[in-house]
Amino acid sequence: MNWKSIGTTWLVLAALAAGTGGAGGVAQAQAKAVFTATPGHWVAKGTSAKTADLLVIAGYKNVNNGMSFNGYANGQLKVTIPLGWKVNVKFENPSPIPHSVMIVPAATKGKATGFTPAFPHAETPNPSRGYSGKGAQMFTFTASKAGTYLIWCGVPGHGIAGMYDTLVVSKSARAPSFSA
Ligand SMILES: [Cu+2]
Repeated sequence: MNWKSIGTTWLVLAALAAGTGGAGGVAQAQAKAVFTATPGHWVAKGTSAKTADLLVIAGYKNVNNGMSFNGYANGQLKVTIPLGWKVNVKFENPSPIPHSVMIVPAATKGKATGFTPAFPHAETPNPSRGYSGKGAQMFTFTASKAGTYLIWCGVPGHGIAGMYDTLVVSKSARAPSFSA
């Protein structure tokens, strides 16, 4: 190993330790290590500045026959994120029916298929197919434009059946919050 490669390794380790890593993979690893949102406390300040942790659980307490997130359907749960904050989303689906999460424009309401995320990377992998079972899926996006959006299941037919919550990106909010 020459000095140059030692230096590079040190920079990567320093970025991991300081929480300043720019790569999505680094951010996701950190969010898994210390995730501040918990069931019933769905969104919270993250461990880095201007970062929110948002937990989304499909079919929680089987509300709306499982077509729900965090125990709410039809947009009744409202999550507020300050404009410009980074959001780490952790998605769990312990039910046997595949589900997914996308952050989509409010105009998506009423559509059965053809969903596009409102922000880059604001979706779980392969959202039209979804996943079920153990573990969690994570993604991170930046709430870069104020407005009202939906936390939407991308499996065709689920959103239109009520499987969505509301997400507001707010210019005036100073901290993440939720209400129902
Ligand atoms: Cu679903």
